[in-house]
Amino acid sequence: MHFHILTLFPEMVLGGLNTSITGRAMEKGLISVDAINIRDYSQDKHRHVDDYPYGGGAGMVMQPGPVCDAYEALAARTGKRPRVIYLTPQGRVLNQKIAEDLAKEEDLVLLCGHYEGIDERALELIVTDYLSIGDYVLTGGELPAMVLIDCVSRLVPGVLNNESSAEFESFHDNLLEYPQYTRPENFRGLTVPPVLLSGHHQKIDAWRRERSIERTLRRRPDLLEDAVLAPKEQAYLEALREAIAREETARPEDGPDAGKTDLQ
Ligand code: 4FN
Repeated sequence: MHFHILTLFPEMVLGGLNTSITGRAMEKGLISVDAINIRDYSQDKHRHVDDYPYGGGAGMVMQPGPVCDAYEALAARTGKRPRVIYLTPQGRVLNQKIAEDLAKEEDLVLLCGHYEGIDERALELIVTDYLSIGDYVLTGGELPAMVLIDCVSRLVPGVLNNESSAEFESFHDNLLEYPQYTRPENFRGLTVPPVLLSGHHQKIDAWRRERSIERTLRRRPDLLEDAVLAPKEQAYLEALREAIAREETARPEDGPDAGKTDLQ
């Protein structure tokens, strides 16, 4: 998989991706990342790439010429016209399913905005996908591009070792991870759940699966909409839902001691 990042800050993206799993994937030749400096395609003698917005208003807008020229030069150089993903808060929010779809491509172009964004005409001409990494204000699209590269690279065959790739094969059926413990067995009086020390692998798997379901229900119930559960697990989930509903309604203020405080 070849990632091509169109950015005004190439040094920012390249630094972060040389380390860890993406760094090793690059060494192994499984992925490549090149950063194309949009400023190199400025026609201006001062190398300007931004200008004031028509209609007025705060800030600057990235001009369409350098952005389109940077893409056209890449297309001419590679003989391909790969998908162009504009990282923008206006896009669909990235998730594992979208990442799986992107991982099928041979090349991906990631377009990073700065200032108030990019002239709409450049977007009309070259962008195929609008993606966001979440709802908060950022300074530019570079960090989102790095997030996307990290996430998609892991899905490229050979990037993960066999152990971890078998593990995510199912993407955990859209469930959160169960709690993890390592040595020591007793940390400041807090012990490890005994089942994990039992050596009984079937029981351990069952316990972990239940904790995953419980965690997802309590912390990210939205994920359960797409969760893959066996009929027994579905029943466990329903029982948990009812138990939690009882927890939430069983308040002292509803009982016979209504209105009394603990001090009375
Ligand atoms: N951000 C919001 C509303 C309006 C503007 C922004 C904002 C960087 C070029 C875009 C932000 C967040 C997730 C790219 C945010 C992302 C960006 C992203 C991003 C400079 C213009 C800008 C309602 C979301 C808070 C700045 C909401 N994923 N504008 O951040 O590029 O990819």
